[in-house]
Amino acid sequence: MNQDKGDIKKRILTEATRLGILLNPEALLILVENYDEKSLPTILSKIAEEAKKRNSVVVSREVVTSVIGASIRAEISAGFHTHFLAKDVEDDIEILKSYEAKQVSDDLEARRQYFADRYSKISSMLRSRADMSPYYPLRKACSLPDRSEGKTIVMVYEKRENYIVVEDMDFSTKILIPRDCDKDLREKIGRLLPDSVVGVSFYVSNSKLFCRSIIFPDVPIKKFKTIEEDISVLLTSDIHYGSQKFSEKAFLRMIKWLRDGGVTEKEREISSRIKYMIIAGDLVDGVGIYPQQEKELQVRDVEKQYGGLSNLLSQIPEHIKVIVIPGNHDATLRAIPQPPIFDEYAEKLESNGNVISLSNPCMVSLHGVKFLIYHGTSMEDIATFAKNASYDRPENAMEIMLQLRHLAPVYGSRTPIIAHGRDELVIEEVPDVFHTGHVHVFRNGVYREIKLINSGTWQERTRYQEQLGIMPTPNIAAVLALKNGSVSQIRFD
Ligand code: D5M
Ligand code: FE
Ligand code: ZN
Repeated sequence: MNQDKGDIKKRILTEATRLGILLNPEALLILVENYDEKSLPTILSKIAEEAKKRNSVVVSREVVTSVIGASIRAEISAGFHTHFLAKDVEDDIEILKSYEAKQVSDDLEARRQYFADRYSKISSMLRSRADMSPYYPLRKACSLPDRSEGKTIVMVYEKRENYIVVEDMDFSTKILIPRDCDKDLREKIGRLLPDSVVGVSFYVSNSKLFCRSIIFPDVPIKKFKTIEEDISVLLTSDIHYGSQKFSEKAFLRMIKWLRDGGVTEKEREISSRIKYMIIAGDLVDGVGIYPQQEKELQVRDVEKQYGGLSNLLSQIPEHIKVIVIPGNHDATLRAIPQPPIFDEYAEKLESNGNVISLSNPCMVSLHGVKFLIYHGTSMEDIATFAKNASYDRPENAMEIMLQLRHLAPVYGSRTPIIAHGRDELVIEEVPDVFHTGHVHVFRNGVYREIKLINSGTWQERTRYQEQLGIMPTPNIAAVLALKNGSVSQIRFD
């Protein structure tokens, strides 16, 4: 620490000498205490200007504080914004969907119902489309005479180079992919996932079904919903509290930023408009989540992990409502939909008064803007089965989920799914914002006016991730302005 401060002092003094100013000890101390690498050159050149105006080469404490202004004074005293703009706007949170734990058994009939529910929900989305006619159930389609054409709705069983094996609730068959098929069809087949439900436009030749095109259930095109109030939402995930690689310093910098907004006027304004924060899972690192994890843990007790995180979150200004959902490292059931973090741990977080704990996934409306919040475990399966999805391009996987209207289509691979009764993972209601995490890579994009945000992580690269070849982008938060839908990335390292 002393070493660090020594270095910072040297850096400030070198820069000051370059500008021809002398800092008195008190002035130097303030600059050291409020050091920020990025803003230092601007601040010092303003100080030099001010000193020149005052006809003095020696810079006093007064000059420094007058330049850095209200933010430093506030920081020296309480470290708080003098006025939070977001406080002037009333809360407006509506929980549209959050799942509780359900009784499950290994009952085959319940599993059949699950896939029937998936098929029925997605096929009714498809049936409502004008381009789905003339429609034939699969059995009927297979009995049509040569040169007939039509549409059918199938669940993909298997995808091969030259054909797909498909089924509906009554029948199963192969649909051949013509050798001369166009780019659009190739591309769509690349995106198809096992167990997804899609429409197929087919023709019959030699008593066989051939695929002309694939029709994704997809999301309709609509405008992004903006609101009157000038408030923002900070989106983040994958804190991994308790891991040796958790970057506490960067996370604290973010919390400090929420409290005082940093040095520039613009930053202070952005920070003071934040009214909500969403954390999309992997709040703590957990215990026993992957092989030999204990070697990489700083805190080896789950209760202490949630306790420690709760202490950090308690420093977030009270008017900011924090919505949390679990990820695969959190203390709740593993299969999705995951019910909220177990009460005994969630209570620690909720003792802060401004924390709301929900399920993974869940759907929340903030001032009428709908957020679909999902940790994103299934992105691993999507990266395996879809051509254009990979761990470092999560926004492509998110786009595929929206096109297939399902958060975790692939069953029986890496993502544990509760395949019992109703399928809660079908994207029935179209969101305005789709927020995920899990792959530890910050990316944002837009699909049909839906904001896609994968919010990165606060964990540096672990040895396990090195082995897997995963390159995380830690310490970045996304801020979404609800007034105009703009998304900014804010770095805290
Ligand atoms: O996931 C962090 C990253 O590590 C994310 O990109 C997924 C990847 N990951 C996690 N577990 C596995 C396994 N078993 N195989 C391949 N890739 C994996 P997190 O949930 O934070 O551990
Ligand atoms: Fe994670
Ligand atoms: Zn995860």
